[in-house]
Amino acid sequence: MPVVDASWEQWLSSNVSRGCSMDSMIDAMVQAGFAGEAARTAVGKAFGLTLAVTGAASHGAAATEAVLAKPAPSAYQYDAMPVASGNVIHAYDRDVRVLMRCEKPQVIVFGDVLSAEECNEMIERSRHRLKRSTTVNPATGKEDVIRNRTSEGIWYQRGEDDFIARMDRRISSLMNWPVENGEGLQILHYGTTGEYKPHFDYFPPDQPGSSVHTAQGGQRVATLVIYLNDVPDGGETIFPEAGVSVAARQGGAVYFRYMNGQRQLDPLTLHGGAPVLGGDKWIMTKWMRERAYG
Ligand code: PD2
Ligand code: ZN
Repeated sequence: MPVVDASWEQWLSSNVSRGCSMDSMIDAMVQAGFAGEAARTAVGKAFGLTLAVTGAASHGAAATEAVLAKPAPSAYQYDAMPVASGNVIHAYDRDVRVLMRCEKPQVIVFGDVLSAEECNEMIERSRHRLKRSTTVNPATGKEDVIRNRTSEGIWYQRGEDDFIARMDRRISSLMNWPVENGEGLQILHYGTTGEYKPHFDYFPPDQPGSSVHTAQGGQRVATLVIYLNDVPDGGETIFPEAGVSVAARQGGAVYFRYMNGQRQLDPLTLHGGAPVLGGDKWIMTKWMRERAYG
C-alpha cells in the first residue's frame, strides 16, 4: 500500500489550495491504492494544515467546523464559450466534428482534429526526444518531477516549422482564441500504468509560485487535449467532479474552459489522465492564455 510521502503531501496541499472537494481527493487516493481510512485521515489532516497556515483552527473537529464555516467562494458564472456552435466546425484547414458538449463545466469532445497520418507524424517526431514530465510546485513555482504525473514529454515552440505552425493555426481556429495567446504544443507519452492524477490546468491564484507563470500572458483560460493514438485499455481523461470521462481515440480531442470573462476559475474542471491499463497513450496539449504569450 502507498504511503503519504513528500510527493503526496505536496499533492494534498496543492489540491486543498485549488479548491478540490474532500471527496474527490479521497477517491483519487483510494484509486491510487490507499485504504479508505488512510485516505480520509490524510485528506482531513491536509484541510486542517491549510487552515493552520491561514491562522484558523488546526485540529480534528475544530478544523472541519472551520472548513464548513468558511464563506463559500462566489459561484462560477458560465458565460458564452468562444468555440463556434454547430455539429461541424471549420478550423483553419480542416472540418472538425463535434461529438459532445457539456455546459457545466464547459467541455467539448471533438472527432478528427488531426488525421491519422498527422497523429503518427507527431508521435514519430517526438518518440526519441522525450523527457520525464514535471509539475509546477504551487509554493515555489518551480517544475518538480513528482509521481502524480507519470509521463514523458516534449515541447514544440509555436510555429517552429511549417507542420507545427499549421497545427497551431488549426487549434487556434477551433478554440477561437488567438494563436499568439497559445503556449507551445506539448506531446506527452504514458506507458502502461502511467497516469496524471486529478489537477487543475490553471495556476492557483492564491499560491506564491503562480505569479512566475502568469507574469507573461496571464492566467490559462482553456485547454485542448488531442489524442494521438487509440489507447487499448484505460487512459481516459476524467473530470471527477463532473462525473465525465473521455476515451482516447486517435485524432479526437477534449476541450475544456475554466476562466470566464470575469476572471473567475471553474473548480468543476478538475481533471486527470486515468491510469493506462493496456498499451500506451500519446497526447498533444495546447494551453491558451488570457493574453499574448511568448
Ligand atoms: O492525459 C490526459 O488525458 C490529461 C488529462 C488531463 C493530460 C492533462 N490533463 C494535462 O496534460 O494537463
Ligand atoms: Zn491537465
